Amino acid sequence: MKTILDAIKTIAVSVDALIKEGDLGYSTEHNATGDAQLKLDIAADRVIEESLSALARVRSIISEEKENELILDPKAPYTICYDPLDGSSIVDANFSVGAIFGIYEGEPAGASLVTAAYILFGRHIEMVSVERGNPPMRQRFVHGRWQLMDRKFMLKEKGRHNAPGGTQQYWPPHHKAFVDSLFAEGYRLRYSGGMVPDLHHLIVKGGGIFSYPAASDLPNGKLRQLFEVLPFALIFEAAGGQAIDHHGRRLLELAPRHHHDTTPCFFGSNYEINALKKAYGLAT
Ligand code: AHM
Ligand code: MG
Repeated sequence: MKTILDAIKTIAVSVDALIKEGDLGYSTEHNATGDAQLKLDIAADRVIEESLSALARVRSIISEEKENELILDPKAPYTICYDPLDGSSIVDANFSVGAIFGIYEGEPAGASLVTAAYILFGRHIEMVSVERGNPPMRQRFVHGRWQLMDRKFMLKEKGRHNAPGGTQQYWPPHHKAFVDSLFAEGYRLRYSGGMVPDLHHLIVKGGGIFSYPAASDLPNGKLRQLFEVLPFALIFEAAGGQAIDHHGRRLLELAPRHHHDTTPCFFGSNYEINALKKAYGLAT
């Protein structure tokens, strides 16, 4: 696993250079979910594919930017699912963006996720990873000499920030009531439109909630299970928080039927997720 995480650190430096110097324009291509692809999405995907393809023990890779799985070594144990550039719609505004990796042993699903990692391209490049285990191994590195900053990042019982995703106009009334109730309790809004910086912010501040609900325009939410939701679910649970769907199920119990399946998702510290369950009429 160390070799894979080391490769992700090298990828981080290459993709950061692309973000800083690459062409931010649109290509003529669309990805499997129908999103228009930036030239940067394609370039980042290519760098990551090249780098992961050179590794031993990788059975296959599945990119958010590609329709099909790429089989590398049918006898190897790991499938790596990745979102090469999460937040493509805000990169032109010079906001922070990220990349997300889920390393699965066997058929990719919540139960087979063994390691999750994300890169944040911000003032510093950071890599946060969690290896499943008892206890899970949590690591937060900052680029420079990839100094290990924190191996204990944990959420408190309750945070102060609220990151509500999606378009309010389409939210169900119970979700709107829940979001409003947190603001009425004094929560502050922190939402950039990039899943990686928005969730990293909650981790660094030690709590709060990020929600992407089922809404009338997106009944299954927007965020993809394999590339975005499951890796962050592992990271939030390992940090002492919760990660659930709109039925109150642990996200790590989900198994997508198709590689690009999405799900409504909620990540946060215990107080906020329990409040959400109550507002949704779910068992706590
Ligand atoms: P992308 O993969 O096209 O960048 O979309 C994913 C992004 C996430 O980073 C973010 O949490 C979400 O879309 C924001 O969506 P919205 O603007 O609907 O709140
Ligand atoms: Mg994405």
